Amino acid sequence: MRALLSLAGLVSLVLVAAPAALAQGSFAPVEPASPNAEGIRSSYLFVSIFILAIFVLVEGALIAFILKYRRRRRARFADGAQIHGQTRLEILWTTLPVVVLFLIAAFVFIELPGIKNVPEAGASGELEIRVTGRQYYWQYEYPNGVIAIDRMRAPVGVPVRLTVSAPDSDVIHSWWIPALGGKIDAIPGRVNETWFEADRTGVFEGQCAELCGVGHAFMTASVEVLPEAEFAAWLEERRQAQTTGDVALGEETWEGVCAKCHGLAGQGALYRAVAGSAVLRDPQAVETLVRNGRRTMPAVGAGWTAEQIDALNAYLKESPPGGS
Ligand SMILES: [Cu+2]
Repeated sequence: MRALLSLAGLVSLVLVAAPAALAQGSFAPVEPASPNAEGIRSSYLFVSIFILAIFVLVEGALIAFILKYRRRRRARFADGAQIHGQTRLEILWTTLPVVVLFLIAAFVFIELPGIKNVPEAGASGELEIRVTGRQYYWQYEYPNGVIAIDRMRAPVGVPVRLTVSAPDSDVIHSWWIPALGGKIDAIPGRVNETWFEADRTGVFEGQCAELCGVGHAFMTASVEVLPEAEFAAWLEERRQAQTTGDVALGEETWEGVCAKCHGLAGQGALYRAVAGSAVLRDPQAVETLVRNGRRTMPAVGAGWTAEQIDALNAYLKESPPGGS
């Protein structure tokens, strides 16, 4: 009995090293690129140590007892050995879980401020971006009025504060770029805050994490982290372009807002084909349609600025979906 228990204990000790191996595999969170994502991952790995050890201990004991107390040559209906009272073991299995729970709680409470609180802005200041979740796209607004859809650009090494919400007429979405931190809900009529501070450049992918309707699977998001100067140049270029019908924003709007339901070439996808429709050639009709919706189509552009409507029309004029 004692030998079997120590065997189970030994196996669980060996497997304590497994979370480190898991970190390379698909069971662990993605490679973090921001301190808050790092905190989430450390908590995950810390808890995994106990999960694995307990799993091995319990399953090991189960198998050991099945073998040790099997019937052997005992008569079919004779009772097995009656065992009761093992004070040391009983004290152990009462105190050990308390210690484990305490350790996990302590670790998480130590990590939590680093996950939740926006860090103090350094020399380069901080950037605030408004994130709005809508069926089925993400819209971003930068402090200088620049608008972007689905792909956010952000500077590396600068704390980025995100205020996340959804319009009153929409549903709940959830912002989540795993490498840059945890999920945060985009709730109509409520502003939630989260943040990231990317430690390297690159593109980090994410996905709306709250089932929000038939197009939910298409509601992807990405953050492109750029060197600070490159980001500043992009922001300035977009700001200037936006005043004269920004084709780049128009293209993002077409792809992010319209094409998810109507197809990239307007060939139809979740909903009807619009390629060749007269509406697309009539800026006024486009504005009326996106601002108010029609029948089953929601008002996807309610609340858009005139600049964003102009951008969409500029793009539709330059590259009519499905040709003209
Ligand atoms: Cu969504």
